Amino acid sequence: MFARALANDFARDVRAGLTRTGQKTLSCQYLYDDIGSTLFDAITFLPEYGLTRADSRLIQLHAAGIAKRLGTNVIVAELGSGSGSKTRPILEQLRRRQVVVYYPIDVSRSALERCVRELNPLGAVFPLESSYLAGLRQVAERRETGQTLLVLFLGSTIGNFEPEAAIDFLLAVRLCLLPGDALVLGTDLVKPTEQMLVAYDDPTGVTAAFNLNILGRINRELDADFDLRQFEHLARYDEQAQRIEMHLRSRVYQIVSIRKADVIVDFVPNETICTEASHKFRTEQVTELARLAGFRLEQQWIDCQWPFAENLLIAI
Ligand code: AVI
Repeated sequence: MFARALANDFARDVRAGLTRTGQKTLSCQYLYDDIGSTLFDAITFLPEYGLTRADSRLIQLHAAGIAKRLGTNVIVAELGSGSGSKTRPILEQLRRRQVVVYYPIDVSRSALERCVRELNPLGAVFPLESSYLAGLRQVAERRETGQTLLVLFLGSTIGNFEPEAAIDFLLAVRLCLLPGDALVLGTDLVKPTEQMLVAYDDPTGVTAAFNLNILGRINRELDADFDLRQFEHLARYDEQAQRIEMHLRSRVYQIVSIRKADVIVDFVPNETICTEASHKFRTEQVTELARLAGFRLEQQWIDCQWPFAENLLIAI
């Protein structure tokens, strides 16, 4: 039933995105089927994509400082935990002073299973296979008086939201919290354009494969006939919007039929589908984002190798 509803959402969103006037789009959430998630994991190892390593370094370096600020009765929830590998240093620090309770929230069951296997020895791990906000609401319902809730939203996933949606999302997170609760928010920073472009268009072609796979997924799940070789991966930087965009560019005039979405779409040569926007931040923009969402920025740590900020926000 659940899977069926999801498949219908997928068909509906694909049809809407590919038939809208102007720029054709596909929502970046659909990049992550099993193949897409595996390719994204590979991206995080690329020398050109320093984001994930910067995030991990900062957590490793400042886990003790984060834990110290929050007292001795902390429960942890992580939005989009994946296998929870970045989170380990925080749980290790908390374990020195209290019993660890950790709620990883993710839509991927296999990632959550890995997370439980790897982090269970550190404390009680309660996986929630859910969307971010639905999972966080469950955590908020289960919390006990006197506990401080620490929410982790790492990896600069906030950058994949449109700016207004990012504020709305953080406001919704804030509504699940009490004053004094904390949010650790990872934000990738603006850096030289060449460095950003190659991070999203690596010479090995892993990001290209990650991007093209969304068409493969539509073929597999929605009975479509995209010829993947007739599209090419493209990354461009929009300076005004401070974002890297990923596109798939049609090499030729072509017609594609997507049977389970009940639609036929045509592409002219060089027409693109926008599949992802990855917004980059300036440090002061994070302060403002925090304020608009009902938080104060308590501390901001910046990586010394890859411009990336880890931000400790306190709910006010
Ligand atoms: C998950 N997200 C933060 C990644 C990003 O950098 O925007 C997704 C990604 N797309 C291409 N490479 C990585």
